[in-house]
Amino acid sequence: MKLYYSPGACSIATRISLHDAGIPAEYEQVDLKAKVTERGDDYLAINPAGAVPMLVLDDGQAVTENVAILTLIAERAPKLGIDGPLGQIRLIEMLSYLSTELHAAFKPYFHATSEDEKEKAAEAVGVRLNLLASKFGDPYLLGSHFTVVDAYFFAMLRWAREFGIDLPTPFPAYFDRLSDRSAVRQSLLEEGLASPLIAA
Ligand SMILES: N[C@@H](CCC(=O)N[C@@H](CS)C(=O)NCC(=O)O)C(=O)O
Repeated sequence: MKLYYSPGACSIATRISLHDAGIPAEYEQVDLKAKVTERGDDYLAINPAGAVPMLVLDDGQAVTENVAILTLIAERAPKLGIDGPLGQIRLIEMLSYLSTELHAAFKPYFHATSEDEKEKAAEAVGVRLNLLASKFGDPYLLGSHFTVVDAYFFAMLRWAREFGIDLPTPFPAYFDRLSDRSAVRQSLLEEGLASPLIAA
């Protein structure tokens, strides 16, 4: 497998999940502004959407979209998914919420042209974090064990910290717990990111 990623981007959720699952992979960095990979390849020729993550499977098939990639990893490493009749549905339900609601609410932070837009984004992120706090499974987002959902949420909690957005209870302690996980530490190190525990 090969993951196209950018340091600190949402693609870190895939890296964390692959490490947690013990699935070996190659990693190639993408310059998202220039749309060029670290090998000098035109990323738009590889992925016309120009976004990370993109996961290329061992048979050469490429999978894009966080929801699809993380579902695939949970399918291959069931410990990162949810059991039971509605298990996969619950996983996709939360991945979709994170993608279409929370991740989307952060976009102005990356593209905003005015402080007003950023303030509105902070409010939108806050509303969604509060909703997630009210549904928190304890000790992980969906309940008793770490899933790909936590890996995706970690990427966004990290952004919230970076952008100075307050995390509602129980997320500060949950974030510290996730940060201490070996797959998370390894992923941060590999992407050249400072420990969030030190940065916090
Ligand atoms: N719909 C995609 C969006 C992924 C996405 O927004 N990736 C960001 C990094 S977190 C990106 O690559 N942005 C650069 C761009 O879209 O040009 C998904 O959910 O996987």
